[in-house]
Order: sequence, then structure tokens, then C-alpha cells
Amino acid sequence: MPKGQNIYPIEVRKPQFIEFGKIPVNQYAKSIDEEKNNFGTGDFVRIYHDMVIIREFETMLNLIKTTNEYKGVPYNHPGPAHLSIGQEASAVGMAYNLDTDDFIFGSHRSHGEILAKGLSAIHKLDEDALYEVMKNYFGGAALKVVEKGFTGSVKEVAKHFLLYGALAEIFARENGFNKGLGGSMHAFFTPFGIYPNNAIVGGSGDISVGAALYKKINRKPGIVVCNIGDASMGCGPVWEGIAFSTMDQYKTLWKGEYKGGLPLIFNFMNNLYGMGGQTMGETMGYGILARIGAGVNPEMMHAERVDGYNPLAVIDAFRRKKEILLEKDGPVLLDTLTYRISGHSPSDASSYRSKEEVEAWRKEDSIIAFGDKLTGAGIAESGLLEQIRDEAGEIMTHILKLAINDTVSPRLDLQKNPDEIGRMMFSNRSLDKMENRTPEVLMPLEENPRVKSLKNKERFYKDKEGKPVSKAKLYQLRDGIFEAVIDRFYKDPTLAAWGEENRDWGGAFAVYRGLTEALPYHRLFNSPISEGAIVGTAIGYGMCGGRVIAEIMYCDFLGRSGDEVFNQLPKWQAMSGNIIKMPVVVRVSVGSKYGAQHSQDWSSLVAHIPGLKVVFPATPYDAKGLMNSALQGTDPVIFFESQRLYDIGEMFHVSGVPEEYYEIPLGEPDIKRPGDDLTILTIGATLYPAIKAADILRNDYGITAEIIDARTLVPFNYEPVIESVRKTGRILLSSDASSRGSFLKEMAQTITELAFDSLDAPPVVVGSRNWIIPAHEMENYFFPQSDWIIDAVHEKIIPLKGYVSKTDLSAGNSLKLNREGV
Ligand SMILES: Cc1ncc(C[n+]2csc(CCOP(=O)(O)OP(=O)(O)O)c2C)c(N)n1
Ligand SMILES: [Mg+2]
Repeated sequence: MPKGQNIYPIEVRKPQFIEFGKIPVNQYAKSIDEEKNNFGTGDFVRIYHDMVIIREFETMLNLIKTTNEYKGVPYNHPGPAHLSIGQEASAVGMAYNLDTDDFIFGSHRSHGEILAKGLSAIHKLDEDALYEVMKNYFGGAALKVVEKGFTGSVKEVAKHFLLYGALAEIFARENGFNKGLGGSMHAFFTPFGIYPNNAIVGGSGDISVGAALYKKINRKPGIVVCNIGDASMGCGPVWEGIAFSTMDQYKTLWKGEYKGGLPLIFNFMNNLYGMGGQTMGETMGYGILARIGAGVNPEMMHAERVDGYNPLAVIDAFRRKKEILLEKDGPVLLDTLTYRISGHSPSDASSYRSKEEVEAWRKEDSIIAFGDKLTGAGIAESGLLEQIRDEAGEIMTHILKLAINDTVSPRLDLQKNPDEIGRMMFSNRSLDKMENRTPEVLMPLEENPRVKSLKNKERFYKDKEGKPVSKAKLYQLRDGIFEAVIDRFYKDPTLAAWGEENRDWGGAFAVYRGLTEALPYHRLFNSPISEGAIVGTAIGYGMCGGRVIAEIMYCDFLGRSGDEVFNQLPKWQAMSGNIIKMPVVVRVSVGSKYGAQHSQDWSSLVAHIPGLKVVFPATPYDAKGLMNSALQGTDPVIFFESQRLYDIGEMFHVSGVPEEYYEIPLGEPDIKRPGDDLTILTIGATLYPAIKAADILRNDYGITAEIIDARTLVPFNYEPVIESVRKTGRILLSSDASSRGSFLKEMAQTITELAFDSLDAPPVVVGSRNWIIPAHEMENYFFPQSDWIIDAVHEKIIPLKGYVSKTDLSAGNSLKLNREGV
């Protein structure tokens, strides 16, 4: 417990100096003769072979891109190809010692890493295991192609399988590793330990940390390697990933076998450029990238620069660093110095670097240099090396012909099955737990102090006499979320939760009070203030097979996790061809009282992103049932919670919130009050002003409003809403989001299309103002009030006899506000 880790002024105020140790730079100095003790002839030749395969693969793509032809085979590839010609030694050295249990993540320039890791896996797996993998992958579709008419060994078939799977993926063919939905920059193949590569620079910087957490928390074998570029050192997710992965608590607070650092290597493939920006000398200030490690922790992340033009130096570094990880002293930072002789992409005219520089690196070409070493040391004859190069050309021609043949390698037929990609956006599974073992907890559920205290709470807001229950006795919305969460912790051994103030504080808004007593550190922990990495690590954890709840303390801070929420979390299920699941629930608290940067409702932003489920309960009954469903599912769910509602009791479900487990399916709106004259559809906390408005409409004007609580934004079943509109002929929609571009507009549009004939008036949206959110004392001028709803009914839907509007809803005012952009 941090309470047991006292920080006394006498210690931290005393004068001292921070000492930095030495960071090795290119210190590998073994001769090839010395290395004969570590490698047999077969090993040396294998290293050469793997580098040649990568070179030929990339050369083939380069020729296809620049000349539309390779060895007489014509093809046009319009998509991306960020090639790694020059970086082969770094890739092969990185992968050489890794097992299939060791996972690699990558970047936009990872073809070489995929092939190196794949060839390493083929080398390590026995033939039966290898055949099983190929046979089971998408029903053996790719295997059938490469096996046909081929008489070589299983290992040779596997080499063809690897090259074909990768190339077919790059060319967007259905037999590709990810059904052609990942493509060049995202391709991966998990059975060989190849995890997603990423088109967003630095995207793997925090996702890979989540994978390492998955291994640690679930005691899985293996390490994780995050292969990213030197320029990604300028990216937020990378810094946040480093912060997250080096937290003291792994070594100070995590207990028993969980104690110790993460099994993770940040391997910067340092080719000295980020597109045209020179990271050494222009766009960064680190000089030598490995320096960064010195500032991170006392271990200096065991940082080191290694010569990535020598495969043996890289292998040596990975062997040493892997030992550090197995001693639980990770993570490690490696600065693997390399150079891409090819351009950033084939269209790159290299206007930012001199011919002399490229020539100087070309002269040191790692494949030629390594070949010379092998022949010089009498390890291989030059004829053998030539044969390897020739064979690489032949195999590449063969694979290319297979991959571009539309009959053998078709694309997904979206003409015939127009919804096929749609079906892959979500995995839509219902799983109690992601793995079968006993969950680690610190006490029986019944003994938990919060669970015990909830037994004495009133689960409906009024008692038997109809009197409102006191706040102290009331079962609140936060209790509903807590019950769903703790229940899942006792069901699913992989479930872990993290975010800011998740542990001793009891969750920022007391939702998690009671969890600290129940759970060991490795299942519930405080994160750094790294919203990007809070979500990014959850993504990595989820895609490896664990269930996770990540928390964003205020909706406004979603901006800090923009890449993770917009580009990563929603994409990987479909981009994998539905191979991976993403059981990640991101709890997002929507604030109030704290002004412009702490009270925004951004549900519309996330609902706009394909691939996310979006939930916004407004009652304790719904909060518990929807959280249960979110946690039972295998899809990413953004779960909004209004801070204005955490204290609220159940007012609609008359039998109160059940103690038992129940699920409310995501996507089903709920009629909170029936009515005949007008439908009011609400999202989130606006349910309550809508109820108040409905009371006034009924009592003063005899108009009965049917109130429907959306509960979920995505998915959404419009049928109950359309049915209601058929009855009432009128609909008003309201939520706390600023009205311009809010999700309500999307709903209004869809309802107009689906129920135009039933509508007596256009759907009317009542949202918040398009302003900054002012101080609490002025909030009533910002968020929709019941008066605003009645004004809108009067002005735009049904004139109310004798009513005088309090706000200006005239067309003129609307035009003016739009003209002004407010
Ligand atoms: C967030 C983001 N910004 C910019 C880009 C455009 N871009 C693609 S690659 C690249 C350079 C990356 O350099 P580095 O990380 O060193 O990798 P390298 O290309 O050298 O392998 C840039 C700027 C991007 N894909 N993602
Ligand atoms: Mg670079």
C-alpha cells in the first residue's frame, strides 16, 4: 500500500546529485571466429538466408511500385509499401532468438520484421505444430494455395506460406494473413507471435506495453518487443508507454511472482530519419537515441545502442536483454542503429539526403558485409550464398504469381456480400470469462465491506410508504456499476482494471470503493496520468486475450487518448480479419461543475467512429445491466457515466435494482414513461429534465409525452422509437452534448427517413449551447433545461395555449447563431 511507503522530508529534501551510468554505444566487438562458439554453420547461413529473403521481398515490391514489374511479371499495386531495404540485419537480429511465445509489434515499415519473425518461428516450431498452424488458419485457405503441386518439406511449405500470406495481405487478397483488411502497414500473424504493425507512427508504443502487462498479469511465457522508428520518440503514445511500463509499483508494490519489471523491449529501429526529418541533427535533440533511457529510471532502461548493420551484434544484444527481462528487471530500451537505403516510400525522391550519404551506407551493406565475413572465415562458399540469392529470386517470382492471380487469390467479394466487412467490425461474443482458471482475489465476495454495506441499501428511491429514501440508505448509480464490476472480477481471472486513482482513492468518484480490499495490485492499479497509454495498454491487453476496464477520469481527457480511441481500439478486430477480439470497456466519466475543460459530453465524437460500442446509462438499474453486458461481451465499449447521476437512486424500475446478475442488451432503448402525444428521446442525464418537462406538459397542457431513454448510442435499435413516433407523430430529442454535430442530429435524421410519413412536425433537437461550459453557477444557461424542452415543444411542435417561451427559438435567431458559429 502506498500508505506503507512513507515519503519523509528528511530524505527527499537532502542535497544530492543524480548520477547517470554509462550507456553502451556500439560496444559489440566479437570477431566472427569468436562467434563460432555461439553459432554453427547452419545458423550463420540461416542468418544470411533470412536477410536475403527480406531484401528480395522488398526489392520485388520496390520494382512493382516503381516499374509495375518484377522479373517479367507485371502488376500494379496502388497501396502503400514502406520498404526496409538496408534494415534486414536489424530485423533478423531482433527475431533470431525469439520464440513463438515472444510477441513483436511494429510500425508502418515492418515487412522485414514480419518475415524475420516468421522465419524464426518456422525454424523453431516442429513440423507437426507448424502444419497445425497453417491448416487451422482460415480453414487452411492459404496453405492449400502454397501446397498445391509443391513437394518440399513442411518447413519449406511454411516459408512459402509466410511469404504468400504476407504478400497476399499487402495486395489486399482474401488469403492474406488478415483477409486483406490489414494491408502493408497493419499485417500480422499471431500464431507466429507477430502482433499488429501500425500505420500511426508510435502507435505500438503503448499497445505493446499492454501486451507485456497481459503476459505479466496472466503469467504467460515470453517477452514483447515493440519495434518502432527513431522518429516515434517524438510521439506522445511512446513517451506514455515508456512511463506506464516503468512505473515503480511493479517492483515496489506488486507481490510475489508478480513483483518485478515488465517483459518488454522498446526496440527503436533507428534509421536516422522520420520521412525527410533527420532525427539526429534536426528534429530531435537526443543525439544518440539510447540517451533517453537515462532519464527514465535508475536502471536507465538498460539502454544501449547496438549496431544494426551487423546481425550478430543485434542477436547478441537481444540475447543479453532477454535475460534481463527474464530476471524481471525490464523494460529495456534498445537503439538499433540502421539505415534505410530505400526511400521512405517508393515515391520518395530523397531530396532531404545527399547521394554521398546513401552511397556510404550502401558500401557497408549488411548483407554483402555479412556474406563476406562468412566466406572470409571459411563458413560458407560464395557459391552457396549465390545459390541462396538465386533461390530467393525464384521463390519470390513464384509467390508473386500466386498472390496476384485473381482466381487463386481473390479479394473479398463485396459485390456479392456487401456486408462482409460490416460483420467483422465486432466479434459480438458472450463470454463469462476469457480464460478458465480461478480468479485471484483477496477475500470472499460476501466479506467485502462495500458488498456487505450494499445489502442494507434501499434499491428503489422511495420506501414502502412512498417517502424518498435518505442518501445514506440509497442504492446509487455508482453502486450499480460497482456490483457489475466486482462480480466480473470474481468470474473472469483475466479481468484487470487501471486508470487514475483506481486503487486506494476508491476510484475518482467512489465507484471502485471496496475494490482495493478485494483485489491484488496486478488486477487493480493506479496508472500514470497518461490517458493515451491507459487506453493503449488496454488495447494491447485485450488483443492478447485479456478482459480489461480502463478509466478516463473526465470525458474531456478523451482528447489525450484520441489516437487510441479513434484509430486503434475500434480498428483491430476488423483489421485482423476478425482473428482477434477486443474485450475492452473504457469507463468515461462526464463531468460537471468544473467548467469548460471538465464538463463536456463527447459521446457524439466516439459514436461517430465505426468499431466502437457506445453506452450511456442514466439509472442505476440500467447502469448495472449495461455494465454486465459490456463486460460479458468481447467488443470495445465506451461506457459513459454522468457525474451528475452517480448519487441518483432507481426511479423507474419499481422492483428496484436486483441483487442478482442480469444483463441489459446493448442497443435497446427503454421507454421510461409511456405517453400518446409526443415522443421525447434522451441520452444520458437529460432524462431527468425531460421527465420534469413531461410533468409540466401533462399537468398544465394535457399533453402526454412518451419518454424513451436511448441508453446506448451504438448499436441502436430504432424500432421502439419509430413505433412510438407512429403513435405520437412528434419527436423531440435531448442530451447534454453541444447541439452542433451531436449524435441527436444523426438520430433525428434517421428517424426522419424511417418515419417521415408518421411525422406531423420535424424532429426537434434540444442540446447544449455551442459554447465553453461556464462555471457551475451558470451551467443552467448551458445544459438543456426543462424550460428549453417546453419552449421547443411550443415553438416547433405543438403550440401551447397561453404559453410564452423563455428562450429565442426563432428561425432568425437560429440563422444568426449558425452564421456566427455559436
Ligand atoms: C501520427 C503520425 N504522424 C505522421 C505520420 C506520417 N508518417 C508516416 S511514417 C513517418 C516517419 C516515421 O519515422 P520513424 O518513426 O523514424 O520510422 P521510419 O519511417 O523511419 O521507419 C511519418 C511522419 C503517421 N503515419 N502517423
Ligand atoms: Mg526512422
